[in-house]
Amino acid sequence: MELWLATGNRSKLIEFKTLLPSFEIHTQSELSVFSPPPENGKTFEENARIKARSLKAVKTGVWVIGEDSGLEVEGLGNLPGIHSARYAGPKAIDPENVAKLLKMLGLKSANNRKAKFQCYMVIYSPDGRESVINGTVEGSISTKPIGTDGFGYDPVFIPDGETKTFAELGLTRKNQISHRAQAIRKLIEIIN
Ligand code: ITT
Repeated sequence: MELWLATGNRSKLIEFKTLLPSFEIHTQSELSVFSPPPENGKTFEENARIKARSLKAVKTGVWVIGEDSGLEVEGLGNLPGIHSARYAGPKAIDPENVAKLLKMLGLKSANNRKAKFQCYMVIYSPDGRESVINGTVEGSISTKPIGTDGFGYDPVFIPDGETKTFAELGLTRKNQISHRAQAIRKLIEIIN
């Protein structure tokens, strides 16, 4: 079955493809006419809907999914949250975002390092019906980046019940417990 994913993030795409091996997954990057919309929602759900609707406008009669995700850190008032991709600035790359996170946490909440990853998906069925799902994984922020797998904040996120970061644990373990893996399991139920 054909699934269209409203993302330009290649690491997210790899996770979707690994977790949905029997689906034919496409993204907006294949459409020459497509330009990504501004993500100006106030919540993960609003941003996921903005992404899904913009792709649905040019791709009809197929499953379309918008996904918005991020890291909420308790001691930082749930920042970076919806700003996760651009926490250190509009063109920030992953290591810059991670460095800012560690710096802010050191300044504001060195002892409370609790955090959670959130993933929201807005899904449109081929006949245009909307569903909203989410997945969450709780954990804590390490004192320095460790590990080479994954993307974003994976080198500093230790899921509860583990002693290693997502970047050390690797994709197979991450895909059993992550926020995105949990949401994708709900997505499969909806499609079925
Ligand atoms: P698209 O909007 O094109 O999907 P994006 O990377 O901008 O790509 P988001 O707006 O949803 O995606 O921002 C998600 C950010 O949250 C991402 O760039 C990471 O910094 C962080 N993040 C989300 N899921 C993550 C994960 O599984 N591991 C590490 N960091 C993650």
